[in-house]
Amino acid sequence: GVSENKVPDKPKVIDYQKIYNQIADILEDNDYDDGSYGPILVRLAWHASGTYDKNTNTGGSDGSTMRFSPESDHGANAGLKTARDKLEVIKLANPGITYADLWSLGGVTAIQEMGGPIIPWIPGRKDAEDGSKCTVDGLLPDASKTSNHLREIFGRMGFNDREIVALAGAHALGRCHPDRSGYSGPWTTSPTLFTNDFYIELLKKKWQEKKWKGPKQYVDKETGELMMLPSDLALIQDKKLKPYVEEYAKDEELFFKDFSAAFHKLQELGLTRTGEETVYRFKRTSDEEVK
Ligand code: DDH
Repeated sequence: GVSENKVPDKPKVIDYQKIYNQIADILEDNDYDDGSYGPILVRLAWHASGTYDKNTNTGGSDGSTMRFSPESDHGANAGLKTARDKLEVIKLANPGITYADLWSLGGVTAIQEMGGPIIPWIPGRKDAEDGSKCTVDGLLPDASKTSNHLREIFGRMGFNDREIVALAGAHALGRCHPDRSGYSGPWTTSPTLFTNDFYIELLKKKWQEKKWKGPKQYVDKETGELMMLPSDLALIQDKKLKPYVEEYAKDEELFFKDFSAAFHKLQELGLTRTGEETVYRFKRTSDEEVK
Protein backbone atom coordinates (compact mmCIF):
# COMPACT_ATOMS: atom_id res chain seq x y z
CA GLY A 1 0.00 0.00 0.00
CA VAL A 2 0.87 3.65 -0.11
CA SER A 3 3.01 4.67 2.81
CA GLU A 4 1.24 7.34 4.79
CA ASN A 5 4.48 8.76 6.08
CA LYS A 6 5.90 9.47 2.68
CA VAL A 7 6.51 13.17 2.32
CA PRO A 8 6.02 14.23 -1.27
CA ASP A 9 8.83 16.19 -2.91
CA LYS A 10 8.30 19.83 -2.23
CA PRO A 11 7.23 21.43 -5.51
CA LYS A 12 9.95 23.79 -6.63
CA VAL A 13 8.44 27.22 -6.51
CA ILE A 14 10.46 29.69 -8.52
CA ASP A 15 10.04 33.35 -7.70
CA TYR A 16 10.04 34.75 -11.23
CA GLN A 17 9.46 38.34 -10.10
CA LYS A 18 12.66 38.05 -8.07
CA ILE A 19 14.54 36.84 -11.16
CA TYR A 20 12.93 39.66 -13.18
CA ASN A 21 14.26 42.13 -10.60
CA GLN A 22 17.73 40.58 -10.74
CA ILE A 23 17.80 40.89 -14.54
CA ALA A 24 16.57 44.50 -14.27
CA ASP A 25 19.45 45.13 -11.93
CA ILE A 26 22.18 44.13 -14.41
CA LEU A 27 20.79 45.89 -17.50
CA GLU A 28 22.89 48.99 -17.04
CA ASP A 29 26.15 47.23 -16.07
CA ASN A 30 29.53 48.10 -17.57
CA ASP A 31 28.27 51.08 -19.59
CA TYR A 32 27.59 48.56 -22.38
CA ASP A 33 26.71 49.89 -25.86
CA ASP A 34 24.27 52.81 -25.50
CA GLY A 35 24.22 52.20 -21.75
CA SER A 36 22.08 49.08 -21.57
CA TYR A 37 22.10 45.36 -22.25
CA GLY A 38 18.34 45.70 -22.78
CA PRO A 39 18.31 45.78 -26.60
CA ILE A 40 20.56 42.76 -27.02
CA LEU A 41 18.50 40.78 -24.48
CA VAL A 42 15.39 41.53 -26.54
CA ARG A 43 17.19 40.34 -29.65
CA LEU A 44 18.22 37.10 -27.93
CA ALA A 45 14.61 36.35 -26.91
CA TRP A 46 13.47 37.08 -30.47
CA HIS A 47 16.11 34.96 -32.23
CA ALA A 48 15.56 32.06 -29.83
CA SER A 49 11.86 31.96 -30.74
CA GLY A 50 11.72 33.29 -34.33
CA THR A 51 12.98 29.99 -35.74
CA TYR A 52 9.53 28.48 -35.34
CA ASP A 53 7.93 26.66 -38.27
CA LYS A 54 4.22 26.04 -37.83
CA ASN A 55 4.20 23.45 -40.64
CA THR A 56 6.64 21.11 -38.93
CA ASN A 57 6.15 22.43 -35.37
CA THR A 58 9.93 22.82 -35.04
CA GLY A 59 12.05 25.65 -33.68
CA GLY A 60 10.75 28.21 -31.21
CA SER A 61 11.92 29.17 -27.74
CA ASP A 62 11.70 25.69 -26.19
CA GLY A 63 15.05 23.94 -25.90
CA SER A 64 17.42 26.95 -25.90
CA THR A 65 19.20 25.23 -28.77
CA MET A 66 21.23 28.37 -29.50
CA ARG A 67 23.58 27.20 -26.73
CA PHE A 68 24.94 24.70 -29.23
CA SER A 69 26.75 24.79 -32.53
CA PRO A 70 25.75 25.12 -35.34
CA GLU A 71 22.87 27.41 -34.17
CA SER A 72 25.18 29.53 -32.00
CA ASP A 73 27.29 30.19 -35.11
CA HIS A 74 24.46 31.12 -37.48
CA GLY A 75 25.22 34.49 -39.04
CA ALA A 76 21.95 35.96 -37.75
CA ASN A 77 23.01 35.17 -34.17
CA ALA A 78 26.35 36.98 -34.35
CA GLY A 79 26.86 38.98 -31.16
CA LEU A 80 24.21 37.18 -29.12
CA LYS A 81 26.88 35.40 -27.07
CA THR A 82 27.19 38.72 -25.24
CA ALA A 83 23.56 38.41 -24.14
CA ARG A 84 23.82 34.72 -23.25
CA ASP A 85 26.98 35.34 -21.21
CA LYS A 86 25.39 38.28 -19.42
CA LEU A 87 22.47 36.11 -18.28
CA GLU A 88 24.84 33.40 -16.98
CA VAL A 89 25.16 35.17 -13.59
CA ILE A 90 21.37 35.06 -13.22
CA LYS A 91 21.38 31.34 -14.06
CA LEU A 92 24.08 30.70 -11.45
CA ALA A 93 22.04 32.51 -8.82
CA ASN A 94 18.84 30.69 -9.88
CA PRO A 95 19.76 27.17 -11.01
CA GLY A 96 16.08 26.18 -11.06
CA ILE A 97 15.20 28.31 -14.10
CA THR A 98 15.94 26.80 -17.53
CA TYR A 99 18.05 28.72 -20.02
CA ALA A 100 15.09 28.71 -22.39
CA ASP A 101 12.86 30.41 -19.78
CA LEU A 102 15.67 32.74 -18.72
CA TRP A 103 16.32 34.04 -22.24
CA SER A 104 12.61 34.60 -22.77
CA LEU A 105 12.22 36.31 -19.40
CA GLY A 106 15.30 38.41 -20.21
CA GLY A 107 13.55 39.85 -23.26
CA VAL A 108 10.34 40.53 -21.37
CA THR A 109 12.22 42.19 -18.52
CA ALA A 110 14.26 44.37 -20.87
CA ILE A 111 11.18 45.56 -22.77
CA GLN A 112 9.29 46.47 -19.59
CA GLU A 113 12.27 48.10 -17.89
CA MET A 114 13.03 50.25 -20.95
CA GLY A 115 9.51 51.68 -20.69
CA GLY A 116 7.62 49.22 -22.85
CA PRO A 117 4.33 47.45 -22.20
CA ILE A 118 3.73 44.65 -19.70
CA ILE A 119 4.21 41.36 -21.57
CA PRO A 120 2.23 38.44 -20.09
CA TRP A 121 4.71 35.58 -19.61
CA ILE A 122 4.44 31.86 -18.97
CA PRO A 123 7.34 29.66 -17.81
CA GLY A 124 7.83 25.99 -18.62
CA ARG A 125 10.41 25.89 -21.43
CA LYS A 126 12.89 23.03 -21.20
CA ASP A 127 16.55 22.87 -22.14
CA ALA A 128 17.70 20.45 -24.82
CA GLU A 129 20.56 18.15 -23.77
CA ASP A 130 22.63 18.68 -26.89
CA GLY A 131 22.64 20.28 -30.33
CA SER A 132 20.66 17.58 -32.14
CA LYS A 133 17.54 19.79 -32.21
CA CYS A 134 19.41 22.89 -33.48
CA THR A 135 17.45 24.71 -36.16
CA VAL A 136 18.78 25.13 -39.70
CA ASP A 137 20.24 28.44 -40.81
CA GLY A 138 18.16 30.98 -42.72
CA LEU A 139 14.92 30.89 -40.70
CA LEU A 140 15.21 34.46 -39.42
CA PRO A 141 14.45 37.42 -41.70
CA ASP A 142 17.03 38.71 -44.15
CA ALA A 143 17.50 42.47 -43.81
CA SER A 144 18.34 42.90 -47.49
CA LYS A 145 14.88 41.68 -48.54
CA THR A 146 11.42 43.22 -48.69
CA SER A 147 7.75 42.49 -47.99
CA ASN A 148 7.31 39.19 -49.86
CA HIS A 149 10.16 37.76 -47.84
CA LEU A 150 8.76 39.18 -44.57
CA ARG A 151 5.37 37.57 -45.27
CA GLU A 152 7.05 34.26 -46.03
CA ILE A 153 9.21 34.26 -42.89
CA PHE A 154 6.64 35.64 -40.44
CA GLY A 155 3.83 33.66 -42.07
CA ARG A 156 5.82 30.49 -41.36
CA MET A 157 5.77 31.51 -37.66
CA GLY A 158 2.02 32.22 -37.88
CA PHE A 159 2.03 36.03 -37.94
CA ASN A 160 -0.13 38.28 -40.13
CA ASP A 161 0.59 41.71 -41.67
CA ARG A 162 -0.45 43.67 -38.58
CA GLU A 163 1.74 41.52 -36.34
CA ILE A 164 4.72 41.86 -38.72
CA VAL A 165 4.51 45.64 -38.41
CA ALA A 166 3.89 45.56 -34.65
CA LEU A 167 6.93 43.35 -33.99
CA ALA A 168 9.14 45.53 -36.19
CA GLY A 169 8.64 48.37 -33.69
CA ALA A 170 11.27 46.66 -31.52
CA HIS A 171 13.76 48.47 -33.75
CA ALA A 172 13.13 51.53 -31.60
CA LEU A 173 15.75 49.73 -29.53
CA GLY A 174 19.43 49.15 -30.05
CA ARG A 175 21.59 49.46 -33.08
CA CYS A 176 23.32 47.63 -35.90
CA HIS A 177 26.95 46.68 -35.39
CA PRO A 178 29.27 46.42 -38.44
CA ASP A 179 31.15 43.52 -36.82
CA ARG A 180 27.91 41.57 -36.24
CA SER A 181 25.43 42.10 -39.06
CA GLY A 182 27.55 44.34 -41.29
CA TYR A 183 24.99 47.17 -40.94
CA SER A 184 25.62 50.30 -38.93
CA GLY A 185 23.77 52.67 -36.62
CA PRO A 186 20.63 53.06 -34.49
CA TRP A 187 17.06 53.49 -35.75
CA THR A 188 16.06 56.12 -33.21
CA THR A 189 17.65 58.80 -31.04
CA SER A 190 16.65 56.91 -27.85
CA PRO A 191 17.83 53.32 -28.41
CA THR A 192 17.39 52.28 -24.78
CA LEU A 193 13.78 53.47 -24.52
CA PHE A 194 10.87 51.43 -25.80
CA THR A 195 8.72 53.87 -27.79
CA ASN A 196 6.81 54.09 -31.09
CA ASP A 197 9.66 56.22 -32.49
CA PHE A 198 10.64 53.60 -35.06
CA TYR A 199 7.39 54.28 -36.96
CA ILE A 200 7.61 58.04 -36.49
CA GLU A 201 11.15 58.19 -37.89
CA LEU A 202 10.32 55.79 -40.70
CA LEU A 203 7.50 58.08 -41.91
CA LYS A 204 8.98 61.46 -41.08
CA LYS A 205 12.59 61.29 -42.25
CA LYS A 206 13.86 61.31 -45.81
CA TRP A 207 15.76 58.06 -46.26
CA GLN A 208 18.61 57.84 -48.72
CA GLU A 209 20.97 55.03 -49.58
CA LYS A 210 24.13 55.16 -47.49
CA LYS A 211 27.26 55.71 -49.53
CA TRP A 212 29.71 53.16 -48.23
CA LYS A 213 31.37 49.83 -48.93
CA GLY A 214 29.00 47.96 -46.58
CA PRO A 215 25.67 46.28 -47.36
CA LYS A 216 22.85 48.37 -48.81
CA GLN A 217 21.14 50.36 -46.05
CA TYR A 218 19.58 53.78 -45.60
CA VAL A 219 20.52 56.87 -43.60
CA ASP A 220 18.39 59.87 -42.83
CA LYS A 221 19.15 62.77 -45.13
CA GLU A 222 18.88 65.41 -42.43
CA THR A 223 21.41 64.24 -39.81
CA GLY A 224 22.97 61.08 -41.29
CA GLU A 225 22.79 59.56 -37.80
CA LEU A 226 19.77 57.25 -38.00
CA MET A 227 19.43 54.17 -40.15
CA MET A 228 16.90 51.84 -41.74
CA LEU A 229 17.41 48.39 -43.21
CA PRO A 230 15.92 47.56 -46.62
CA SER A 231 13.50 45.27 -44.68
CA ASP A 232 12.44 48.25 -42.52
CA LEU A 233 11.75 50.53 -45.50
CA ALA A 234 9.72 47.67 -46.97
CA LEU A 235 7.09 48.40 -44.32
CA ILE A 236 6.21 51.71 -46.01
CA GLN A 237 6.86 50.56 -49.56
CA ASP A 238 4.20 47.86 -49.28
CA LYS A 239 0.75 49.43 -49.50
CA LYS A 240 -0.87 46.87 -47.21
CA LEU A 241 1.76 47.23 -44.47
CA LYS A 242 2.07 51.04 -44.53
CA PRO A 243 -1.35 51.76 -42.91
CA TYR A 244 -0.22 49.89 -39.79
CA VAL A 245 2.98 51.94 -39.66
CA GLU A 246 0.80 55.06 -39.81
CA GLU A 247 -1.51 53.79 -37.06
CA TYR A 248 1.36 52.95 -34.71
CA ALA A 249 3.14 56.26 -35.39
CA LYS A 250 -0.03 58.09 -34.33
CA ASP A 251 -1.07 55.93 -31.41
CA GLU A 252 1.61 54.64 -29.05
CA GLU A 253 -0.97 53.05 -26.78
CA LEU A 254 -2.29 50.93 -29.63
CA PHE A 255 1.28 49.98 -30.57
CA PHE A 256 2.03 48.92 -26.97
CA LYS A 257 -1.13 46.80 -26.85
CA ASP A 258 -0.45 45.07 -30.17
CA PHE A 259 3.26 44.66 -29.50
CA SER A 260 2.60 43.07 -26.12
CA ALA A 261 0.23 40.51 -27.65
CA ALA A 262 2.56 39.77 -30.58
CA PHE A 263 5.69 39.43 -28.43
CA HIS A 264 3.81 37.15 -26.02
CA LYS A 265 2.72 35.02 -28.99
CA LEU A 266 6.30 34.96 -30.28
CA GLN A 267 7.51 33.66 -26.91
CA GLU A 268 4.86 30.92 -26.91
CA LEU A 269 5.67 29.52 -30.37
CA GLY A 270 6.23 25.77 -30.33
CA LEU A 271 5.16 25.26 -26.72
CA THR A 272 2.41 22.88 -25.70
CA ARG A 273 0.16 24.47 -23.07
CA THR A 274 -2.82 23.13 -21.17
CA GLY A 275 -4.40 26.51 -20.51
CA GLU A 276 -4.01 25.91 -16.76
CA GLU A 277 -0.60 27.60 -16.53
CA THR A 278 -0.04 30.65 -14.36
CA VAL A 279 0.34 33.74 -16.54
CA TYR A 280 2.78 36.18 -14.94
CA ARG A 281 2.52 39.94 -15.30
CA PHE A 282 5.67 41.37 -13.79
CA LYS A 283 5.91 44.66 -12.00
CA ARG A 284 8.44 47.09 -13.40
CA THR A 285 11.09 47.94 -10.81
CA SER A 286 10.13 51.61 -11.23
CA ASP A 287 6.53 50.73 -10.24
CA GLU A 288 7.59 49.38 -6.86
CA GLU A 289 6.51 51.40 -3.89
CA VAL A 290 9.31 52.75 -1.76
CA LYS A 291 9.54 50.59 1.35
FE1 DDH B 1 15.97 43.11 -35.54
N1 DDH B 1 17.83 43.43 -36.29
N2 DDH B 1 15.33 42.47 -37.34
N3 DDH B 1 14.15 42.69 -34.72
N4 DDH B 1 16.66 43.68 -33.72
C1 DDH B 1 18.91 43.95 -35.63
C2 DDH B 1 18.93 44.40 -34.34
C3 DDH B 1 17.86 44.29 -33.46
C4 DDH B 1 16.06 42.39 -38.48
C5 DDH B 1 17.44 42.59 -38.59
C6 DDH B 1 18.22 43.12 -37.58
C7 DDH B 1 13.07 42.21 -35.40
C8 DDH B 1 12.97 42.12 -36.80
C9 DDH B 1 14.03 42.20 -37.67
C10 DDH B 1 15.92 43.72 -32.57
C11 DDH B 1 14.66 43.17 -32.37
C12 DDH B 1 13.84 42.68 -33.39
C13 DDH B 1 20.04 43.97 -36.52
C14 DDH B 1 21.43 44.47 -36.15
C15 DDH B 1 19.61 43.47 -37.72
C16 DDH B 1 20.44 43.32 -39.00
C17 DDH B 1 22.23 43.40 -35.42
C18 DDH B 1 23.62 43.88 -35.04
O1 DDH B 1 24.37 44.28 -35.97
O2 DDH B 1 23.95 43.88 -33.84
C19 DDH B 1 15.21 42.07 -39.61
C20 DDH B 1 15.67 41.86 -41.04
C21 DDH B 1 13.94 41.99 -39.10
C22 DDH B 1 12.71 41.79 -39.88
O3 DDH B 1 12.78 41.70 -41.15
C23 DDH B 1 11.53 41.86 -39.45
C24 DDH B 1 12.04 41.82 -34.48
C25 DDH B 1 10.70 41.20 -34.90
C26 DDH B 1 12.51 42.11 -33.22
C27 DDH B 1 11.85 41.89 -31.90
O4 DDH B 1 12.45 41.92 -30.88
C28 DDH B 1 10.41 41.61 -31.81
C29 DDH B 1 16.66 44.42 -31.54
C30 DDH B 1 16.16 44.73 -30.13
C31 DDH B 1 17.88 44.79 -32.10
C32 DDH B 1 19.03 45.58 -31.44
C33 DDH B 1 20.10 44.67 -30.90
C34 DDH B 1 21.28 45.40 -30.33
O5 DDH B 1 22.29 44.72 -30.03
O6 DDH B 1 21.25 46.61 -30.14
